Amino acid sequence: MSQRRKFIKQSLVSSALFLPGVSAFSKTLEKGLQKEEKPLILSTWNHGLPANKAAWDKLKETGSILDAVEAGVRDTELDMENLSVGLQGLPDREGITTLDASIMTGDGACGSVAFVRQIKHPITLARAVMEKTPHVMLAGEGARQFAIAQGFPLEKEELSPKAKVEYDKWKVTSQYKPIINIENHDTIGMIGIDSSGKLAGSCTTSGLAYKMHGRVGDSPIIGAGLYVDDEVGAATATGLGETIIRICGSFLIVELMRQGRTPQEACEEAVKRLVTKSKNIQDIQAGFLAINKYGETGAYAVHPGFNFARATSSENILIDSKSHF
Ligand code: SD4
Repeated sequence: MSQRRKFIKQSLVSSALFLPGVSAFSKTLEKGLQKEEKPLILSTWNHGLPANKAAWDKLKETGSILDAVEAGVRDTELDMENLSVGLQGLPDREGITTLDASIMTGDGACGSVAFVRQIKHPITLARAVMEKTPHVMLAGEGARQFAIAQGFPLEKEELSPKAKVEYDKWKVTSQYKPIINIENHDTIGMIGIDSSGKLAGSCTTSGLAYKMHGRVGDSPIIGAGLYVDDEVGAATATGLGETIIRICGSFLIVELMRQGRTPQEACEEAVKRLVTKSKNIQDIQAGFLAINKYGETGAYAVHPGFNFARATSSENILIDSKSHF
């Protein structure tokens, strides 16, 4: 009997008996694909290696997976080589760098900030929204006012030397043509699980280079750039935010896992959905990472070029993602 048929049959038997706690999701274990690994941290692109290390150190220090995913991406927010995360990221068309970030834990707590200026660590601001306000998301001037009230320093509003050079080059033609990927220094999305099975995730970006002023991508939108549920797993996204938002990418992956897909199958299905719903797919890159509550992982992208860092107690390595094309 094929694994798939066996799985369906077992699911039917389970539901017929109304076994408590046995769901289609828990039956994925019987597909023989699980490689349990906890704690575990995944993050997008090659800057994920140092970010995972920072996260791992924090996990060891405080034992909190939430602290870990915050600390991990804070590392990238300070990386002067990175042109897609933090205040050194490439600006919008007006020459202004605006940041988006979100953070979430598996019990449903979440916070995010969008279209924020002058804040060095938007991920920490997103965490403050989660922990200190009755809201999930603050944007623009209101987010900045909240940051000031919380004692966040406001940074000088000027482009980093590298971003300025790139922006000046771009201004010669001023053509809006997002080039997302390939250079491997994109947005950072990080998801992690601790040894007890608690999950958390974070995502932070300066968004698309030369976007319209006011544009917000998927990264601060809970369910698009990030989604976490301790009952199932976690997912995060990178790439063209518009196309990820359209399919509620990260939420979709978590819900597919809830219905019995492995993290890998769920990522592949989400990319398939995205491919069928997007025009000009040849020009669009997007990639997803997922972990389920057993510590099994998945990754998939539209095009080759997406990679991710995977940290366990024994290693922290960069892996090339498979892709649809
Ligand atoms: C966004 N998803 O703002 C982000 C961008 C990204 O360039 O991943 N990188 O659409």
